[in-house]
Formats: sequence, structure tokens, C-alpha cells
Amino acid sequence: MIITEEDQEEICSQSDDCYDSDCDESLFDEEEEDFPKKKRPSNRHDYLDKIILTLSAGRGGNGRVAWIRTRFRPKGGPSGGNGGKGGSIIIQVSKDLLSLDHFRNTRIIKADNGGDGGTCHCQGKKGLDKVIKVPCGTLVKNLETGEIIKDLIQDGEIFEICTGGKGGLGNDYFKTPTNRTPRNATPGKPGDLLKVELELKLIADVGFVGLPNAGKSTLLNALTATEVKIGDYPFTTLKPNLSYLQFDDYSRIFLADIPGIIKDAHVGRGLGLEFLKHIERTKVLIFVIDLAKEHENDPLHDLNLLRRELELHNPTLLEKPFLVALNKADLPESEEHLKQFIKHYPFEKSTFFPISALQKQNLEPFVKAMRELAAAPKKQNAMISFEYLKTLQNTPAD
Ligand SMILES: Nc1nc2c(ncn2[C@@H]2O[C@H](COP(=O)(O)OP(=O)(O)OP(=O)(O)O)[C@@H](O)[C@H]2O)c(=O)[nH]1
Ligand SMILES: [Mg+2]
Repeated sequence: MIITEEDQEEICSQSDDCYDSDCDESLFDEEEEDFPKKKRPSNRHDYLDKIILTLSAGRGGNGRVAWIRTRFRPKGGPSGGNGGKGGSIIIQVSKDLLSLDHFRNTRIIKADNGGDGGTCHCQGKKGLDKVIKVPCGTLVKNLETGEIIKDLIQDGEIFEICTGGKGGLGNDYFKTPTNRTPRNATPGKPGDLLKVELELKLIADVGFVGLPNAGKSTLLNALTATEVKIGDYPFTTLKPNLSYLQFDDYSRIFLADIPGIIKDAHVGRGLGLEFLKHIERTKVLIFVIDLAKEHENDPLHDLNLLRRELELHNPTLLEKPFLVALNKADLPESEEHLKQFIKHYPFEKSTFFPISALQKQNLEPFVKAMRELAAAPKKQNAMISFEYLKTLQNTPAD
């Protein structure tokens, strides 16, 4: 870019939007206009596990054209500094977050632009990076291509998703033995602009799966120090709960309680489908069954239904090691149901545990088995007998 003598002054005094014609900025302005400051309705009780964000790294500052003229150096030569680098957008994983709720009112995240180069060879200021925090288990997808950019799992992990633009070069940079008075400078480069989808898939060692009212939350409360809401009606739990069970040696296993699953959850009935993704990453599944519930001629009804829904959502879920917690064993009607269940249960007998989450009965052997499986997730206790698979497929619809 060749700059005339008259242009010099102008360029020196230009602010950082002088090369902005193409421009990221206008995009944001438009957004602002479309959504003026009026209040948008919010539903703060929803659990946010998916969000679309536009990320824009800062532009590099412009290079400067300047000259040194001092008392004893009337022709001191070029002294325009380079522009500073634009700020980047950095994602940081934090175990302290459990949802994407903090992005509820955010659509655009923008890092600072770099400063323009100064006189006397001064480099422009670097734009500040923008650090955004996400919970462990956040999947970052490029919205346009659908490509998975990064799966953020480890606490403390840091990932630069949008890099700030490089600063432009000042005229000092172009000084050569044959060109002592370069009059050109270059503009800063725009930073990366990306539209991403953040999707949270909770990371827990153990996931509780059960029909509504089976006692999943009661079991979570009984095993951990949490106080999740429980109630004698379906869908008491409306969002996943995550907690941990700590042992004497200070080791922990993380437990996830998800809302109840009903028949046809895989096609969106109830709340199931929305939350099934949160058990996709668990090492172990716990099927929580209400043992006191009556099912004529089919003691395995609930277990079959749950397994079928999981299979239809994602067949690999059935390859996970599992245990069956036969809850509400304290109720008198459970006794007969347990006998029937044992008779028909197609898996290893050591994989089910009659318990009472409410009375905290028989939890010890169950926790021991759960801990073992969580420590050795590849253990094959999920082998399905062929006959069982057939019964599963032939289970009549409700
Ligand atoms: N008698 C008895 N009742 C229990 C037991 N476990 C849970 N309950 C009761 O069953 C009801 C449902 O318990 P929740 O823990 O809310 O069940 P949930 O599976 O979390 O239900 P959703 O969140 O609606 O899916 C509550 O009234 C509990 O008190 C148990 O071991 N014995
Ligand atoms: Mg619950």
C-alpha cells in the first residue's frame, strides 16, 4: 500500500476502526438493533445444556506511519510502530460449573482489539484475551460445518478457540538500505470469527436411570450429602443432579441422577430424550426399579422398558456395565415381586440388589459393587443372553 505525504497525517490520527470496512463490528451492531434493550422473557428454571454462541476474536491494531524529527536528528527517519495483536477467545474448563446457565443471556462473545502502533517505534497494545468458562464435558461444535472442534473434559483444560488478528506493520518495519523513508504501513488483520454450539454432556462415573417415581433422587440423597428434591409424584426431578460419594480413602465416585424416563422417551416423550445424553459418558449405569409396583405377569417390565429406550436412543449404552437397584424393598408388596424378579432375571444374579433408599437398607453391598464397577468400567457384566434379547424385542407395548 503506497501512501502519499498528505495521507500520512490522516493515517496517524485514524482510530482503530479505520480498516474496519468489512466488518465484524457491523455484525454486532446489527444484532444490537434487532434486539434492542427491551426485556426478553426468560425461563430461569430451565436447565441449559446447549447454547449457540458467536465468538469473535479481536482485530490486530494498525501499523503506523511516523517520523522522528528531533533537535539533532531533523531527518531521524521512520519510526512508526507495529499494531498490537488482537485478543483471543479462550475456553477454560471448570469443575465448579454444572450447566451452561451462565450463558443464558449471552449470544456474542468478543475479545478486545489490539492497539494501533505508536510513534517512536512503539508497539500497539495487545488486546485482552477473553476467557470463557465451561463445565467438564462440554462439546464444542462448529455450527456451520457440524464438525466437533473440541471435547473439553479435564478440569482446568484450556483451549484457544479463536485467535486474535495479527497487528499491522508500521513504516519502520519497511526500512531497508535502499528505501530509507518507507511511507507505507499495513492494517491489522481481523481475528477469527466462529459460530459454535456448546453442548454439555455431564461426566459422571455412575448414572441413575429409572422410571419416574422409582426413587432415583432418594437414592442419590441416601448415598451422598446432597438434598435433592424428592416427591411422591412423577417428574419431581426436572434437571440432572450431579453429586459424589466419598469413601474413607478420600476417593470419590460421581453420580448423576437424571429425570425419569418413560416409554417412547427416545422419540421425545416426557423429559427423557433431552437428558439421556447425560448418561452417555457414564462408566456404569444403575437401573433404579420400583419393586413395589405391580406389573401383571411381567416382573421385568420396567427393566425391559428402560433398556429398550436406551437401546433406541443409543445402542452402545447397553454395552456399559450395569447394576439393578430394586428399590422400595421395605414395602410389604415388594417381597412377592422380588421372588418373581429373581426367577426371571436373565443376567448374573450378583448384578441386582434389593434396597431401600428411603430406609437406607442394604446399601452397603450395593455401593461396594458400584465402586468396583466404576473403578473397572470395562468389566463385562452386561452380557446379554440371546433369549433375553428376544424377550426384550417382544415386550408388548403399554
Ligand atoms: N417406601 C419407600 N419409598 C421410597 C423409597 N425410595 C423412594 N421412595 C419414595 O418414592 C417417591 C419418589 O421418590 P423420588 O426419589 O422423588 O423418585 P425419582 O425416581 O427421583 O422420581 P422423578 O424425579 O420424578 O423421576 C417419594 O415419595 C419417596 O419417598 C424406598 O426405598 N421406600
Ligand atoms: Mg427425582
